[in-house]
Amino acid sequence: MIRYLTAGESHGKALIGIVEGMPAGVSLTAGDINEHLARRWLGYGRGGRAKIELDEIEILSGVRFGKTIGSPIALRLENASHLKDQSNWPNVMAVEGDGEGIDKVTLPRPGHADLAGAQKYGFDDIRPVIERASARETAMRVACCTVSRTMLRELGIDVASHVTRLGAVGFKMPDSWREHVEELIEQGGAPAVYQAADKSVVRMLSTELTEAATEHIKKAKAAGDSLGGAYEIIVTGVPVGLGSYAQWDRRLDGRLAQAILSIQGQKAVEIGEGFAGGSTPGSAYHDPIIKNQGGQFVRASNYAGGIEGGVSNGMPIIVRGTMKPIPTLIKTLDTVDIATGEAQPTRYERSDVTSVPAASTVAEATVAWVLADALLERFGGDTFEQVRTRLETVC
Ligand code: EPS
Repeated sequence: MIRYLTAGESHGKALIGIVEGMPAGVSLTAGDINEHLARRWLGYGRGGRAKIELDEIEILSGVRFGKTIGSPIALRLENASHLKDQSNWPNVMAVEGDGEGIDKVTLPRPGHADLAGAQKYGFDDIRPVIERASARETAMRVACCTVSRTMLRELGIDVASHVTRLGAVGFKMPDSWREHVEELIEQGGAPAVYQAADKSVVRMLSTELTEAATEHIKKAKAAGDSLGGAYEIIVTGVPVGLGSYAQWDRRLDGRLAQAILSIQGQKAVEIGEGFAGGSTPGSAYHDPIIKNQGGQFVRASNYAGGIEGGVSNGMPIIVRGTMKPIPTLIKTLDTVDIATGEAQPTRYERSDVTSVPAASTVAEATVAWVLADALLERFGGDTFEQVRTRLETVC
């Protein structure tokens, strides 16, 4: 129904995005996108690059007087580093010239796309792989997906996230944060959850864990190491019936899993209490069906994470992701020089110690995109008003 493409390299001039298929009449301003671009830079543990980038979106087409017009929406994001960082990355991604005087990168980092990418595209210099595989791309991803997020927002569907683990520091069980999250939703909907998480330097909903995680990151930094972690995405206001069991590629859970795993560095995904489902008997696992006071079917619990048979069931959607530690670290790892074939230690370029808080905000955006796509499949129209009317008629 809707699609987006991104282009651009980490130390190139700019990132470009094209969003296609949005109905006409969705409110959209640069401010809406910039709010979430700024949130993507939250998080203790980012490296020097965080001080360089401004990340202010330029909307080039597809929006008139603050509303989408049904035409492709073109977005541009300057890489401030391109101008401000020439001493570190002098013209490494120059479009013209023969690359004379530019050192080749020949030591692939274990855990990164470096080696597989160079082998795949036949490069003797890993630089082009590093540049496009970089999580810098997620800035444009957030921008593109925020277009769909603002539409969801207008329809009463809200997306939030919070970090549940940073390396060795984390909540023991989902039960230990569930009550707090539900309280926040009660007070201010899903936005209250992400706003509360944004107040923590690691986006965790616990002062104690925030302090412990910050210390953990400091120690990892001092030891020249990097850290992964985990996060939870919560979506409220989702109507029944998004996605379908009728065909494998229409299943909402499969589509959400793909959206999470498509984010750089993500290695695992869980819908609701997915992992616990492997060790809990059915009688304790499946969410009992009840009718609420308004006569609607609801569930007494939400282990299914709001999706059964690949279809949304009207309960909040819960998706959890796990990110591996960043593969660029000061501590060396064993590798082989692709130019000489000799065993070598890896070499360090500037990096983050962890970017799990950032990944959690990117995951919010990609989840919003999948839900908007599934929503337009069911209730789509050429105009936002048609979408709203169809949604209100069915729900
Ligand atoms: C990244 C390495 C770092 C990160 C970057 C992703 O950049 P640099 O190599 O310039 O220090 O800061 O993330 C971003 C620039 C961003 O916008 O998130 C990597 O290798 O993936």
